Amino acid sequence: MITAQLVSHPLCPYVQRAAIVMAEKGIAFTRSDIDLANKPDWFLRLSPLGKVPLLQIDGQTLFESAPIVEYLEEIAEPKLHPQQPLQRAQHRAWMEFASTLLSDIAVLYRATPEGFDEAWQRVQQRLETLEQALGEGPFFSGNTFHLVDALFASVLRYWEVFDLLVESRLPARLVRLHAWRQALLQRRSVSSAVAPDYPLRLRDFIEALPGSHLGTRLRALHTPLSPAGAAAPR
Ligand SMILES: N[C@@H](CCC(=O)N[C@@H](CS)C(=O)NCC(=O)O)C(=O)O
Repeated sequence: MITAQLVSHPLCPYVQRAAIVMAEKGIAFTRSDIDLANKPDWFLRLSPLGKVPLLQIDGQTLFESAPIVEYLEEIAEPKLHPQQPLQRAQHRAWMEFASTLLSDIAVLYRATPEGFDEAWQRVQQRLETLEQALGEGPFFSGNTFHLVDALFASVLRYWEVFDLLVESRLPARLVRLHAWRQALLQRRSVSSAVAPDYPLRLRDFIEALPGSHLGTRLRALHTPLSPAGAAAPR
């Protein structure tokens, strides 16, 4: 029986990749969150890039989410990559697209009012491209949940907060993307990859970003944060 330890942060989309894949494969794991603003020495010793996730397994430490999920894919059933090599390569290419979109999303939520439109255009273009790549659903390649679905689940989860604002809403015309997002978020492995307070935490995180247009707009939607930084109930 494999047991793994995931070194994590509650909001990190790359951590979610590993958590989703382990849940899909029935790999038992424990999870420990670290404060990325104040990284512990033991973490810095183990993480060459100073980033989460780390996966501690079999007395070894792995870093970087892509090799981590590929490793999990090799050691445990059910297989989440397509069997056919060409389709597998195509899925890997879209997994790379998911990482690029995550970087664009980070630019978006940090964008100042002056930079927001350009950042949103970029994200929208990526979403349009993704819409064109989707088939009939419910998942990326039909009825089977693949590794590529696990990676986009943590991308599309951002709209739990972005959808609160008209300027960052998932465009209604992207109907396949909407249906895919629903199917992903309903999946048990996906819902269990974050704590129930994930949307609140994400919202608090964005609201606290200095100069962020989305942060300012989100703050204007509700009562201010408590002095301790905890979100007021809403
Ligand atoms: N390429 C990395 C990205 C991981 C990443 O950016 N993690 C963020 C949190 S979501 C992090 O640890 N940031 C801390 C830092 O950069 O100092 C992966 O796929 O694992």
